[in-house]
Order: sequence, then structure tokens, then C-alpha cells
Amino acid sequence: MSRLVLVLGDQLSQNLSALQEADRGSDTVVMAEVADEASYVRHHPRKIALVFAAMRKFAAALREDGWKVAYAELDDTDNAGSIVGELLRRAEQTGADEVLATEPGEWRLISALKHAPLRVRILQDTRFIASHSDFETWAEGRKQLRMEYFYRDMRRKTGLLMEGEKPAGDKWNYDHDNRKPAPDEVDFSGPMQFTPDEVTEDVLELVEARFGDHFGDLRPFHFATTRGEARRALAHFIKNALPKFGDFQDAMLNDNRFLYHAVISPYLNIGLLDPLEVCEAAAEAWKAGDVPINAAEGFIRQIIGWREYVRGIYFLEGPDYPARNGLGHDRALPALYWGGKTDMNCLSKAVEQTRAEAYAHHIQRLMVTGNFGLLAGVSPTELHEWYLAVYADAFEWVEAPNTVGMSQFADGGVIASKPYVSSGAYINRMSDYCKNCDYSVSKKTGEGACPFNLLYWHFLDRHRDRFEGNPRMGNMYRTWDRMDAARRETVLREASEFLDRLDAGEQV
Ligand code: FAD
Ligand code: DLZ
Ligand code: SF4
Repeated sequence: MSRLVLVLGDQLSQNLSALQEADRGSDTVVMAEVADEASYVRHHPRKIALVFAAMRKFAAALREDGWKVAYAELDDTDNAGSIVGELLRRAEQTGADEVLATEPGEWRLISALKHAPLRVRILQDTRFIASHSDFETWAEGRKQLRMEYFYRDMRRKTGLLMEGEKPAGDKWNYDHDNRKPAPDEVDFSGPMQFTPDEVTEDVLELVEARFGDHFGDLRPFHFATTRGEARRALAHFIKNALPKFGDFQDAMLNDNRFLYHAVISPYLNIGLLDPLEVCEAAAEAWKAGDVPINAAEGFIRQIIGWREYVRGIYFLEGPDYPARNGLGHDRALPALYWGGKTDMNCLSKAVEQTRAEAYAHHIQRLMVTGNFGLLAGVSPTELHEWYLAVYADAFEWVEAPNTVGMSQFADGGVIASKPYVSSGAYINRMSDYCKNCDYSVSKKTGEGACPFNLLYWHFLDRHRDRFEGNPRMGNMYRTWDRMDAARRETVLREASEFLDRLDAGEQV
């Protein structure tokens, strides 16, 4: 009997476990652009276009390699509209009696496959360095699941930046050197851009017609859509930006959307690049003397550390994780996240570039849009859906732990040991946003005071019971308590008034 081999839109890797297990002589690969996947959140049009264009080219490459591929385009009249529907349709057409699938990166789809009226064999996704059982073994018996210790194990396991048993340069982590404020000039022209070919153009027209009303600019579309292109984009980054990646990793600029960032997460997450090949390229550049250790280590840590760690947490914590709301936040997502006008320049810039690029770098996501959501008490579920929709690299296994856990502390502290909150001072130190803002970052209260300054204390005050005993937050509470009572009252009143205006839909 023949089998079906499911390849999802974020499983575009030749070494996918389902493909390795299959027989190209007798099995049929099933790939499908389906309405269900394209609309479970209102994805940024550029994300949909990236996934569809890369899927079409991957299917063509598989056919060239001798695979039979049953591919459904979104507009095919008999398209069943869902992954399981497509599998059923293809099973009927081919007479296949089993489906081979690599585990999807989202509980929703795993459950759909498990409940499908078909025999589905779900295989491990071996494109990660840590398997589920590796992560469970590491997590077992630990009171706190801190990324740093997991990361050291991943360094030992991969041998990356290791000198025998010791870390290169005798230090595991060079983060201390990686917090330089924004530079005056950036000598990197940004990620490599690719001109759409005919296949991509067809997809762009389809996406324009079907999803043109979603938040986000579809064009210009310059993403890599094949493995070959993604490898060129990686090489371009390693040569031209990695040397300064570490220094300016946390910086933000009004007029530069990418600084020295790689912008390879979409390619890693849909399978065009392999995490180990990416890290090996960075380690080689360090060995060749082209890249300083703080840059190579900082970059590799993001991938074998953070990326693997958040995946481990997502699968360890279970299907309820994305819906957690440990701080009981329930404010509706403000319209400014969808491009509504705001006088806060940092938010305006972060959202504007999200619309234009389907990309913002980590500190923009964490310390601008995330920080504001947390300080303002926005529902973490609404924020989670927003992040999942608007970024080209957003897939639930990686997005939810970053949003619900790291950014919103809604998982009760599984990921973060304290909430990532800051006043305007941090944003001012790391960016030039405040120079172009209607608010004044140096004003703590009164007309024109930076809203982050007000909301920061409002957050700490309203969550005093939860955080006062946190050893990393004691100083903050002591500073708050040293302020005179009238000042504290003014801060809290002005913060409440600001939140009332936000709720009323006024421009803030
Ligand atoms: P670089 O800064 O150049 O880093 C290199 C690579 O490291 C990235 O490509 C990425 O693969 C990896 N990486 C870095 N930080 C993380 C992290 N915290 N978790 C996982 N991988 C990381 N990343 C996603 O890939 N998808 C998401 O949906 C996503 N959602 C996020 C939501 C929030 C609220 C926050 C705070 C972070 C989120 N991140 C997400 C992590 C991070 O912001 C992005 O990986 C990074 O901005 C991607 O851009 P880059 O390729 O230029 O990264
Ligand atoms: C993100 C996405 C989109 C927009 N469309 C499709 C699709 O039509 N077909 C498909 O197989 N995959 C798509 N994807 C990726 C899936 O949503 C992804 O596999 C799951 O969210 C699990 O990570
Ligand atoms: Fe953002 Fe406040 Fe700076 Fe304005 S002053 S850019 S609101 S941090």
C-alpha cells in the first residue's frame, strides 16, 4: 500500500523526518495552501506570500528529485480548505492507507492530525538540536528553567565555540559587551534582497486578491524563497553584519530598521536554513578572525540557546500555555498596534516597520511593543494573536513562549525571573526615538510626561503583592517607596487617566 507524506508550509527541508522515512517510488508527498492555515490569525500578507512562494518552489524541487507531489494551490476549485481535508482527499485519490507526518509546530495542528479519521504516524522533528526528551531530561527536578544553563549544555552537545571542556575565551556568555547604545552610523545596508520571479509574482497576485485587506504591506517583496537564496542571505549577513551584531544587538534607530540583525528567522523557521549550519558559519567566521567572540557567541546563543529553549518550553508546558494569563491582564489590544495614530514615537516606529517589513528586531518586540502591553495591562492572549499574525517568522512554538512567557510574564515566571518592564529611560538609552517624540522622556509627571514613565510605576504598584518579594525587584520598590506620597499619587492618577484615554480610543 502507498502512503501520504505531509509537508507543511514551515517544513520545507530536504532532511525532514517524514521525507527521510518515506519511499519516493511509492509514496505521495502532500502539500497544500489552505484557507484554514492562511486565516487562523490575520497573518501579514508578506508572511503568507513567503510561505506560499517557498512551498511552490520546494514542491518543484521535490519533483525534480523524483518525488510524486500532490500540491493544492489556494484557488484550486477542489481545495478542501484544511490540512486534514486535503489529506482525506488525497487518500481517496491514491488509495493510501497511512500518513507520515513530521510533528507540526503548533498544538492545534497536532491535535487535528491525531483526531483525523486516517492513520497518521507523527515523527519527531529532527531539525532541532534538542529533542523533546532531551529537554524533559534537562528540565527534570529543576526548580527554575533558566536558559543560560540549558544553553551551556547545547554548547557542550554541539561543540560550538568550545575548547575541549571549556568555552572559547573562558567565558560562556559575552552579553555584558553587547549592550552598546545606538551608533551614529550603521555601515550595513541591510538584509540581502531578492527580486520576485514568475512563481513569486503569481503568489503575490493571489495574496493581494485574497488577503490584501490584512494589516501589512505585501510589496515590495524581497524575501528569499529557496534554500539557495536563504544561504546567500546568511552568507551576506555573516560577512557584512555579524562582526558588529553583538555590539549593537539591543540598539534601535528611527531611520534604520535592521541595524546589524540577521533577519534569517523566517528562513530558519520555515526550514530553508538549518540552525546548526547557521551557527557553524558564525563559528567559522570567528575562527578565521573575521568576527569577534562577543558577536559570534551572542549570535550562536540566540539560536542554540534561546530558539531551542523556547521550543522546549512550548512542548513541555502543554497546549494551554498560549492562553495563560498569570497577571490577570484583560485590557483590549489598543488600536495603535494595528497602525492607529499614536504620539509615542517608539511605538509608532515599531508598528510602522512591522507593517512595512513584517519584521521588528528583538528589543523592539520586547522593550517597545511588549513592554507597553505589559505596563498597560493588555490581554496577553490578544498580544499573542497580534505577534503571531504580524511577523513573517511567527509560528506558535517560538512566538508563544516569547510573547506569553518572556514578554508578558503571563506564564507565571516559567521563562523570565522578573518581568521585562522599563520606563522611558531604557528606550532613550538604547535608541534615538525619544528625540523625535511628542512626549518628553525626562518628564516624570505633568503635561507631556512620557507614558512609559507613568505606567512603569502603575504596573509595579498594582502588582506589589506579586513582585515585592522578588529579589531582583526590591530596588524598584524601595525607589517607589522613597518618593513622597503626593508624587506617588500624581503618578498613579496620571497613569490611570492615560489608560482611560487609551480605552476610550483617543490618540495617545
Ligand atoms: P537576530 O537578532 O539576528 O538573531 C539571530 C537568530 O536568533 C534569529 O534569526 C532567531 O532565529 C534566533 N533568536 C533570537 N532571539 C530569539 C528568541 N528570543 N527566541 C527564539 N529565537 C531567537 N522569533 C521568532 O523566530 N518567531 C517569533 O514569532 C518571535 N516572536 C517574538 C515575540 C516577542 C514578544 C519577542 C520578544 C521575541 C520574539 N521572537 C520571535 C524572538 C526574536 O525577536 C526574533 O527571533 C528575532 O527578532 C528575529 O530577527 P533576526 O533574524 O534579525 O534575529
Ligand atoms: C503559516 C502558514 C500559512 C499562512 N499557510 C499555510 C498553508 O496554506 N499550508 C501549510 O501547510 N502551512 C501553512 N502555514 C504554516 C502552518 O500554519 C504551520 O505549519 C503550523 O502553524 C505549524 O507550525
Ligand atoms: Fe517612547 Fe517615551 Fe521615548 Fe516617546 S519619550 S519615544 S513615548 S520612550
